[in-house]
Amino acid sequence: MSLVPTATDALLVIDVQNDFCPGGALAVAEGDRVVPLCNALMERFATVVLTQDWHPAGHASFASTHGGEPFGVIELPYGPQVLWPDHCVQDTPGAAFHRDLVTRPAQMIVRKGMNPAVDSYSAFFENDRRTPTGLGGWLRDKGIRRVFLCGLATDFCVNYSAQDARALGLDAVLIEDACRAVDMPGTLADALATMQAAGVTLAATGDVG
Ligand code: VGL
Ligand code: ZN
Repeated sequence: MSLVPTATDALLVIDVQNDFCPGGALAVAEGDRVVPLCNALMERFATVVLTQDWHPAGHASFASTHGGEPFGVIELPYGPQVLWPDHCVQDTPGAAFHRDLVTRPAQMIVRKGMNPAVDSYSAFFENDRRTPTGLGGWLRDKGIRRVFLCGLATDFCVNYSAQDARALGLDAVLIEDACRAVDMPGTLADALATMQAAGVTLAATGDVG
């Protein structure tokens, strides 16, 4: 399969926000290293989408909301939910894109995780795996057949987005070196195995274009 972007390809840049970068509330190791790669990739695609984790204060995914410990897991009506430190609260500096991320090439910014009761890792569906963000329809209307994914975090929001893309019948290419993982015990290895089982292609920035 050629990895040269065409008119039916889109790049999804997932959650390159301050809170997921070093110094942020839910810092991913080396999260900021993806910024130059994401910037370079965006120039190669005619269709670019950014996602932005955008939670109300007191969100159901926050440990503080439940008096629990971050990185524990609880059962919510839609299934198990990892509890996170408060992060990406709407209109706070932590929720802003990394200052060096070039946002100009993006036609679409998808904000997600706004329902106080439901988390949303994926760019396509909330964590109930049912409620659409609208991105699937938007891409379909534009004739997009394949998505490339980069950003944060490999094992959560990138992983769920890639899986949902496949479930919607899109081809999906994970640009592995342009992602970084939270990497709780086993989560990165599990995510890579699950994505590969779902037919996601693993690639590197140098393979694209
Ligand atoms: C993410 C945990 C909580 C992500 C977002 O962007 O991967 N992870 N919210
Ligand atoms: Zn979040």
